[in-house]
Amino acid sequence: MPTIALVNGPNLNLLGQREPGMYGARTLQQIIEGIQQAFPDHHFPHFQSNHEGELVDAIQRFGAESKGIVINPAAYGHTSVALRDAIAAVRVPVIEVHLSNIYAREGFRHTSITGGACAGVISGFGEEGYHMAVGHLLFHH
Ligand code: CA2
Repeated sequence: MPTIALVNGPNLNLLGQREPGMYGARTLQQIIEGIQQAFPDHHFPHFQSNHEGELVDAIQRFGAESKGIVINPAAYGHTSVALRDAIAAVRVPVIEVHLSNIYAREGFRHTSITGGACAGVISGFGEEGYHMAVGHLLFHH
């Protein structure tokens, strides 16, 4: 069964509890269940962490085990050379997703360090962005 790994970065464990106007009202668990329901014939191992090194480990592990990776690096996308290097080192395609439109927000969010190492970046489409990324990896790669 084709496997697409889902990786989510810091504070995304708080989804659904605060800031629904910015990030939607659904929890991360609900978002993952929605992906599984939309693509029932595929397998979606998931990892969320607030710790940069754990995210590096997850990218390396999933890079060896899956057909592709969808990552929302959250704030680390704007800061982390380590995550970018991990993404660049894996052989499978990685797509970066942001729930909000990072270009419509503060200037420090306009740069994605990680995005340049990804096959593409989707920003501003909320939960649907994860579905767009998964669909692309499954059907266009
Ligand atoms: O829009 C996105 O998906 C972001 O990756 C979310 C990050 C932010 O730093 C990026 O610039 C854009 C923040 C995630 C924080 O998530 C929360 C969820 C609920 C309550 C508070 C924070």
